Amino acid sequence: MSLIAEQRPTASAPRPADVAAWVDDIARLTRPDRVVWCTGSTAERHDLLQGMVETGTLLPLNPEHRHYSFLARSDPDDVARVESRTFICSERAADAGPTNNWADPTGMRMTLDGLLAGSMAGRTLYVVPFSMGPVGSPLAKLGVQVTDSPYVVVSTATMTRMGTAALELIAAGADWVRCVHSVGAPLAPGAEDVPWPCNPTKYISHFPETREVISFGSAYGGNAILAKKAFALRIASVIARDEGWLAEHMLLMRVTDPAGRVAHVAAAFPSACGKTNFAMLQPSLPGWTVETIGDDIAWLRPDADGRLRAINPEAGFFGVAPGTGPATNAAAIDALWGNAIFTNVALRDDGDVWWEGLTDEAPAGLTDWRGEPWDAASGRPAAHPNSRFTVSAAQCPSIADDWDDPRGVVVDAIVFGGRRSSSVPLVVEARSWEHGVFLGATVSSETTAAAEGPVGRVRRDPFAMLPFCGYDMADYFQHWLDVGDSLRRAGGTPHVFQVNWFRRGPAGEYLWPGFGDNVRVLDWIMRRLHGEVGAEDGPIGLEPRARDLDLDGLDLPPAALGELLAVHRDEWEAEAEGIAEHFATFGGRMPAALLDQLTELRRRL
Ligand code: OXD
Ligand code: MN
Repeated sequence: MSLIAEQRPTASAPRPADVAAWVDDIARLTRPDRVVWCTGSTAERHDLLQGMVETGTLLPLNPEHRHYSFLARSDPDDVARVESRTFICSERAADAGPTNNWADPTGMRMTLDGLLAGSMAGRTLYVVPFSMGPVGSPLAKLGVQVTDSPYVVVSTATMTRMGTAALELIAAGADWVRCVHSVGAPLAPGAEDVPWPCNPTKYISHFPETREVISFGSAYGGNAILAKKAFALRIASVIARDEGWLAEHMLLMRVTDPAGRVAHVAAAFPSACGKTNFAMLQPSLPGWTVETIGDDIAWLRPDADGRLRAINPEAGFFGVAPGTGPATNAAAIDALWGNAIFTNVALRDDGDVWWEGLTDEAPAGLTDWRGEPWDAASGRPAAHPNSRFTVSAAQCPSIADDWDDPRGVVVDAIVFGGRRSSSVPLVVEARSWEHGVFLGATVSSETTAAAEGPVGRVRRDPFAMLPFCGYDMADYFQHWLDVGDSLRRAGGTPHVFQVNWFRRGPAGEYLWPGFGDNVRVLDWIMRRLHGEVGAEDGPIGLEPRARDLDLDGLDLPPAALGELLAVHRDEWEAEAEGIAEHFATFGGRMPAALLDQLTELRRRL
C-alpha cells in the first residue's frame, strides 16, 4: 500500500556478533516474549502499522484526506521531552557541566538494571539498526536501538536510514552507538494492553564515554526515538568534540538568489522559534529559492580542503504541528499529504486531523488530543501544544534534490536566532569567528506556552544546545573556538550572523512580518558574503544600514524599521549584565576569548 519501493529481503540480513551479544544481554535482563531484528522493509513497516491499529495505538485516518496516515494519542502524562529526567552520566561530574543533570554512571546502571529487569515481559524486543546520515557517508554514524515500542520502530524508520544496510556496515567493523529503550510496562500473561504503554518513572540516561543511551518509561519523541536528540546531539556532541567536528541543533538550507548564486546556511534556534518554518521558507522576493536540507540537526565537519561541510543526519521531520498552516509553512502542509503519523493532534469528524493554526477557524465536531469531544468554550487547545507530525523528508516539496548527498554541503553562513521582544535587532553580523562564538554562547529566547515554566521569561540557551549538549558547555564553547582555528589555518571560517524575527513595538505588535519575508535578511546575508554591502561597526556587531535591506513591496513604517534595527544602550547594558551572570555559571572553565568578547561589548557600549 505504501508508495515507497520494497527493500531487500530479510534472509540476507547479517547478525554482527557484537550486536547479537549485546541484544542477548538485554533480552536476558528485560525478558521479552520474542526478539525481532528489523530490516527496514516496507512490508515490515506495514505489519507494524497494522499491528498498532489492532492494539488501538494508532487510528487510521480517512484515506480520502490523508493517504495511509495514522493518529496516535499518547498517555496524557507522556507528551514531551522531560529535561528534568534527562541525565548525563559521565565518569566525572565536572564533565557534564553546570547545565546538565549529572548522575554517577555505576549508580545509574544499577538503577536502570533494576527497572529494566523483566520490563519487556509480554512484549517484543525490536532490534533497530540505523544510520544517521546517508549510509556510508564519511560524515554519517551508526547506531542500534533496542525497543519494546512498535511506535518507536516506525518513527525511527522515518527519522533515520533504518535497516539492514546499517547492520552490514556494523558487520564490516564500523563503530556504533548502543541505544536501549523500554516503555517500562511489562504485560502479565493474558493481561490487556493499553494504547500507549509507559511508566510514570522516567530516565533518559546518556553514557558519553561508552557512547550509550538507556531510556526507560516514556514512548514520546526525543525521550524514546533515541536516534534524534539523545544520539544525534548529546552523544554525537561528545564524539564530535573528540573527533574535531560539530554536532549541532541547526537547520540546514540552500539559498539561491536571482543571479543564481548559491549559499548554504546552518541556523540554530531554540525550541518554539519557528525553525521548521524557516527551513522551508517560501521567499516573498521574486527570483529567490530556498531549498530545505534539514530542519533540526546538522553535523558539520572540516573537510580535507579546510571547508566546513554539513549533512542533515536525519531522514524525516518530527515537527510541532500547532502553528503549521498553509500561510506559515505551505511546504510542510504539502509534505503531510500521506504516509504520516500524527501524535496528539485533534481529529475531525471526517477522519482528517486538525490543530491550532492549520486553519483560522476550528472545524465543528472535533475530538481533542485526549480523545474527548472538544468544546471551543473550554479554553483548552484541541491539539496538544507539543503535538507532532512524523513524515519522511523526501516528501517535502522544498527538499533539495541532493539533500542526501553523502558529501554534504559547504556551509557559507551560520545563523543564531532567538525569540526576543526587545533589545536584539533584526540582524547583525559577527566581527570574527570568536565574536560569532560569543553570539552563539549568548543565544537567548523568551519562553512560550509550548514549554514548561513561566511565559515570557528570557532564558539563555547557548547555541540552542542547552538541553542537548552532552558535556560541559564551557568546554563546548572552547571546542567551537578550536574548530574555528583549524578552519582558519586551512583557508577561512563561515560568516556568522544573529537574527531576531520577534521584536515588538510599543503596542506589543510584531515589527517584522517574518515567514517568507525573512528572505530579505537572507538577501542581506548573501550580499555580505559577497562583500557587496558595507555594515556599521556597532557595539554589538556589524549592523546593516537601512538602505541596504531590500524592503520592496513591504509596508514597513520608518519608525518600525528604526526600532527593528535599533541597539539601545540601556537595554544592552542590562544584556551585558545578564551575559556576565550567564558566563559566571561556567566558572573557571569559561574560555578567556569569550570573557574578552564580553569586555569588548562593554567597552563599545
Ligand atoms: C525539538 C526541540 O523537538 O527542539 O526539536 O524541542
Ligand atoms: Mn529541535
